[in-house]
Amino acid sequence: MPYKRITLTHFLLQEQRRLKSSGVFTSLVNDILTACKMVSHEVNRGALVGNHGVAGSENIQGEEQKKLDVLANDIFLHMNELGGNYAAMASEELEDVQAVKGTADGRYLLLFDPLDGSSNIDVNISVGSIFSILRLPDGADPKSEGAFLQPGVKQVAAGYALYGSSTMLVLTTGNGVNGFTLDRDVGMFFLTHPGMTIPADTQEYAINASRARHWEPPVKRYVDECQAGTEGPRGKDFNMRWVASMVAEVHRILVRGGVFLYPADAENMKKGGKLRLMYEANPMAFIVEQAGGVASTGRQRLMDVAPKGLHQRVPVILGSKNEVERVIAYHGEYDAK
Ligand code: P6P
Repeated sequence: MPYKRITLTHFLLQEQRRLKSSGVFTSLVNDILTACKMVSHEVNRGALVGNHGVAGSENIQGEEQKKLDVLANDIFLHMNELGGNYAAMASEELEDVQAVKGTADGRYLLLFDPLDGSSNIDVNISVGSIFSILRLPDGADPKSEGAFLQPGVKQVAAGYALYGSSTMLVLTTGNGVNGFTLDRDVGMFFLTHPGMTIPADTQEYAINASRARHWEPPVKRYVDECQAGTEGPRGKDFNMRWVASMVAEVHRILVRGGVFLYPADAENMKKGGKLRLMYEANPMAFIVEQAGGVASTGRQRLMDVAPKGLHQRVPVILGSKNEVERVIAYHGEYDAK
């Protein structure tokens, strides 16, 4: 019965009553989900309205911005400014923290990557938005970067929107992971993937194999063994995927298992890796752990990393518990030599 479906907003209200929580999540998430619907609309209109191509500017990371990077960032800032639920926001696209003027409830901080995987836009491959919600520490200045520099374990909620064959929003508030699909005709997200969990074992890994020459030995050992298949020490064949869109990779892992690796390597080690801790790795790590998976740097639980900077990069190995623990073990054996 299609009309027995549960909207995201109703789901949050039910969760709040079940958990006797403060009722804050509905309002915190409400503006984010509106922003994601608006970004989905712009992504899907694509070249029809000139949304493809570059914006002619660079972001703090020194990366060339796509038009949709800028548009998605503006949408997230505007919708969450209007809602007044956050004391301040931080974005992959902006160097500094954005204090929210006249905020109604200044107890929370929002971090986001407004459009992750944007190199895929012009070739029509899935992209996504990633968000993370922290509490404003007592007495902290919301305009300060320091207020945001909290380890991932301090997140109160995290999620992503995936602009794929359908637009989905996947969310955790610390009580499991649930997936919602956008019904464009109704304009609402409906619960379609309750209680998402990651299988502990997998035969699918995701890594940018063009970087093999830079990998540390434990990563190379893991990938070589996967590629050796039934003739190798693993005694089974593996499949490989690489979408170059972290949201798409994580979603695939949530649905059918897998392991995603973007390790620090000889080429990016000086920057700490490729992916950003605060608004890519930490929210995805929260989701993965809440779904029964493991999220590590290879040497440390990702959500325990003490941030030193808003745009800090970090090695990321996450997904099916038994596979990630194997990669961690290989790092330990290598370091112990
Ligand atoms: P590469 C996208 O730019 C991103 O931040 C992640 O979404 C993705 O997993 C990774 O970088 C892709 O990196 O080096 O393969 O282009």
